[in-house]
Formats: sequence, structure tokens, C-alpha cells
Amino acid sequence: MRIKTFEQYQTAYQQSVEDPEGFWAEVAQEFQWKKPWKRVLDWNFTEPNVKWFEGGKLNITENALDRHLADKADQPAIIWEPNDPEDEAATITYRVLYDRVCRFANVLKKYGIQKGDRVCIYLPMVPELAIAVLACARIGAIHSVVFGGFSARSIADRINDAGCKMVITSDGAFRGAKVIPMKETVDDALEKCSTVQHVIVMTRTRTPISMLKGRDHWWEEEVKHVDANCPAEEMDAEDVLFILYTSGSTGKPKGVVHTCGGYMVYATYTFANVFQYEPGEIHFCTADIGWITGHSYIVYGPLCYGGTSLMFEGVPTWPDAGRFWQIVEKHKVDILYTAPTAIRSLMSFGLQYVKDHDLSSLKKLGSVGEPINEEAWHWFKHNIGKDRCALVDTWWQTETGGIMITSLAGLTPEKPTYAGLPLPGVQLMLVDENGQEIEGNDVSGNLCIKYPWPGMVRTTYGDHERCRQAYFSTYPGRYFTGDGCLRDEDGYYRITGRVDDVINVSGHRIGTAEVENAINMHLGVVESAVVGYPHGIKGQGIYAYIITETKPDDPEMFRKDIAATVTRVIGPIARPDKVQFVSGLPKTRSGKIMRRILRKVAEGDITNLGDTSTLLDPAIVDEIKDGAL
Ligand code: 6R9
Repeated sequence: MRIKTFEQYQTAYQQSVEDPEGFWAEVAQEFQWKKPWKRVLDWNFTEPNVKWFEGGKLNITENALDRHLADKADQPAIIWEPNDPEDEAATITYRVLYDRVCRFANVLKKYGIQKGDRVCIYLPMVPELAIAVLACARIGAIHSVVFGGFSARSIADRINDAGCKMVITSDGAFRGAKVIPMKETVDDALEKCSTVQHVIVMTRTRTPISMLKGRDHWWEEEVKHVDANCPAEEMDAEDVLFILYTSGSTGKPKGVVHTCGGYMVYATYTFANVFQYEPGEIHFCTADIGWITGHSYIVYGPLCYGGTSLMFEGVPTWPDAGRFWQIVEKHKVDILYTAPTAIRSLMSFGLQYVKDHDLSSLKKLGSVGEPINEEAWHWFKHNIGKDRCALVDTWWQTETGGIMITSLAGLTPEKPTYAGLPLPGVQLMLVDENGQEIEGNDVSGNLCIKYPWPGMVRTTYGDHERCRQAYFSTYPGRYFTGDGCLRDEDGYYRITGRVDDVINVSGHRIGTAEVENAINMHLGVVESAVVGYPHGIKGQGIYAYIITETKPDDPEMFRKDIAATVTRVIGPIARPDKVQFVSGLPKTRSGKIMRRILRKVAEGDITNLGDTSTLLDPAIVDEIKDGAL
């Protein structure tokens, strides 16, 4: 499956378009299947219905663990760097990881978890998070990892949507200098959940917590009393592997569903090729496993390829802004995969945090999550990669399962701010507003994909129509990414950002409707509209326009209260950066908010607001302009 030259990439791409089924069948053959598939691909983008490797039987953990025991049992699978640099790092070999996954899988079974049951995982970045994920996969349970920064209410919504039977959490979490409650947040969530029967709690911070008899169990105690042997459940290629919630244009997060066979093939294929992973290399992906990047490039991709994955518990700026570089030096990291927001933040601290660290082990750098600006690209390439490391800018989404547009490290010519070229199997197209394909080069449009790839979303959990609506209805017969994109004269792709009502804050997708719903719950709020605006570090910030019942006496305090409500409803990541109180919103006669105007004002571009003649009350625009922050 490994591409080794740019010419090989071109040939592979060609083949993947001419004979997609033959192409992916060849890649899939390199994995361990319990039974071969009967059909490589069955699809249509109207229902949609996408099935890869139908009839094939496998268990992804046999590919991630068992098959490496013969020759890599003592090789590190996971290296864990704790939050506090003074604490000891942990190295978990494939043998030990296998053992811990099997034991924990037996704990799940003991508490009644069976194939197809949903398990919510709410843990900090500790090895137990990867172990819990793999243990679910081992027995065919569907994991739904919820990022540790989400509120009790967000957890409850996700648990209820999936009907989870179990939650796996910890007492608390260390994040930089802070200790964050985890179990307590889960307890609050569970007030609103009736499907959860058991909670497994791992000890991290030893924060005092309540443990309910009959429901709550300590991880450490439980794993002592189970068998070390756990046969892998036989899964169909199209059985669900996991659900991961992500924001869209509507108010409620969608449970993106990935299945066992296609996801495994795609996550592993892309990991091997994009990073040009060589045996023994240490791959450090700084994402949290609560997001898709962590699923695919901390857990499944690296492990299925027999690699070594470094997991970091803490934050890039604690104890100081040199923490990433200290980790690179300490563990002799070969590959560093991070986000533009982290790069920009570390840039702002200056080079003194970089210069004392030996970064000579680094060979490859990667960026993901949002468009990388020119300055950050060069800073990363020059000051961290010392102009000798390859830098890949990888575009993809929760829904794509793995990287879609990128350079291959060291093989594809690099172009700053361009993600680059589609990976084999990825058939892109740009379309205009009417859905007409825009052909040729040096053009821009909305990014669609016209042919299935193995790692693509299959459905949104419990609501297939929602999946159709969200991705396959805007441009019938195409998968619509929600992103705008340009293709330059050389056919290289550059993602310009979301074209729907999703804001990308520090690489996290936040639906404007979700934030509005949260703000509207606040006492005294009549209505609100939320848009993104350019933010120096976060990429985009959240700008909220709010109509209140009465003019706030203390606007500053009111802003803080609103932030508290949003934190309680969604989590701190969705807190507005700017709040402008307004007496009305620019609405058309049909009642639609003209977000275009709100975006312009938030961007500080008030000279060119375009046609406002269709507005119900054009005067409101002046008020909004005058009060702009
Ligand atoms: C993997 C991940 C997906 C959205 C996507 C796009 C933005 C991701 C990007 C990028 C420009 C890149 N995005 N990678 N934009 N260049 N290299 O981030 O998944 O959290 O679902 O976000 O992020 O807007 O549509 P997810």
C-alpha cells in the first residue's frame, strides 16, 4: 500500500479513478480478514447507500494489536507523555497494550456490554482512553468519544442520542495548571439519561467524587478480576465501529457513523502514505482523541500500521510555550502533526521557547483542522522543521474518516497554504451555486466529492435522512463538504473555509445555530445571531449579536453571564469572543437573517455591505455598523 515516489502517486491516482474497486481491493488485502468480502463496493449518493467490502469479516483490533504480536510485541505502541513534565512518561508495548485492551474488554462484558451496544467515553488524554476505545472495538461495542471539554448537557445529549448503556470516565483531568472535574460532570449529565446502567471510573487526579453503589465501578479494581484473554468479536465490514458527534448548520450535533472495514483501510492507508511512516518512527499527533484526528491518527491509523504513537495529556503552553519542543526533544519525535491554531499561538510567544530544544529528530510536519495562513506555514517550516522537514497540510473532515487532500511528505512539491492534491481514491469537483461543475484550473467553487472512498460517513446515527440532507441534498448525487475551495493553475487545492453556518474556532467546528440556541436560553435574551470573524490565533472567533428585552445596565457583566450560559450548555469552546447588543437584526421580508451583513460587520469591513434593499428595516444596518466591536 505504500507509495514511495511522486510518480507512483500519479500512477496510483490514475488507477484509483479508472478502477476504484480493484484499487481498494488491493489495499484491503494487506489487512487481516476473518472472511473475505463478497463485493468491494455498492453505492449510490441519493439515499445515500455506501457499502465497502460487504460480507467481509474482521475485527479492527486484530489488525491494530494481534497481528503485531509476532514481530513487534516489545515495540512501543503508545508512548504517553503526562501533563506534568516532572511526572514519568509511560511506554506501552504492543504486548502490554494487547493485554490491557483484552482485560478491559472483559470488564465491559462483565457489565453487560455486547456487540452493537453504545458506550460513551469521556476521558482525558490518558492511555486508558485509547484502551477503552480499542476494548469497545474488541467486543463490537460502538464507542462514542465525547471531548473532555464538553459540558454535562452536551454529554447528556450525546448519550441520549446514541442510547449509551455505559460511560467510561475518570475522577478528574489535569490540564496545564488546572484540575478539571470529569466524574462530577458525568454525574450531572446522567441526571438526564436513563439508558446508562454502569459507569467505569479511572483514577487520575484522585479528586473526591461520588461513587454510586451498583452503578459506578473503579477501573483499577475491575481489571484485576477479569480474564486476560478476550477473543475478538467477528464484525461485518459494514458493522458500526464508532459514532463521533460533530456540528453542522443546524442546532443539533450529528452522530457521524463510521464502519469497521472501510474506516480501517482508509485510516491506515492515509496514515502510511501521507506521513510516509517508516518502522520505528515516533508519530506525535497533538489532537485530542475526542476529535476525529485523534481517532484516525493517534489510535487506529498508527496502530493498524504497527507504528508508535505518542499521546500527550497536557497543553502546548504549560509549564511554558516550549512544551511541544521539549516533548519532541525528549522522545525524539519523527513526525509532528498539529493544528494552525497551536502554531500561531506558539509563534506569538517568540523563538526563545524553541531555541533551547534539540529538534533534530523531526523529519515530517503536518497541519490539520483549519486553513493554515502563510505566516504560520513558514514559521513552522523554518523554525521547527529547520527547512529540512517535509510539511503536509492535510484537509479532511470527521465525515471523511481520513485525510483527503494533502501532499505526501517529501514526495509532493509543497505550496504554502495549499493542501495540495487529492489522495488516491478521492475524486474531487468544484461546483458553482447551481451545482454546475467548474472545470479547468485557476477556478474556485464549493468543494464536492463525486465518488465514494472507504472511510466516508455511512449515516448519522438514528437519523439517516439527516445524513442525506446534510451532505447529499445540496448538490444531488454529490457529497458536499461545506467548504469553499480554489484550484490553482497547477491543479493544487486550497481550502478557503466553510461556506455554511459552521465556524471553525481553533480547529473545532462550532455550529452557529448551536451557539444561538444556547444564548437564547439566557434570561432576558430575545434573539441572537452568531457569525465567525477572523481571529489572529484561533483562526475564527465567535461574534454574537444579541437582542435583549431591556438595555443591559451593565453590558460587561451581561456578556460574562452569557459566556457562563454558553459554557454550561455547550462547553467553554463555544463561548463568544465578542458580544454586540443590538435592537434588531437585518432580516429580509421573509424573515431570514442576512448573515452576509453580520459577517461583514464582524470582519470590520463596513464599506461594502452589498445590496440591503430587500431588508425589512434597512436602518438597523446603520445601528449595527455604529456599534461594531
Ligand atoms: C480533520 C478535521 C473539518 C473542517 C473542514 C474544513 C476544516 C480541516 C483543514 C481545514 C483548511 C485544512 N479543515 N482541515 N481547512 N485546511 N488542512 O479537522 O475534521 O473537525 O470535522 O473539521 O475543518 O473546514 O470542513 P473536523
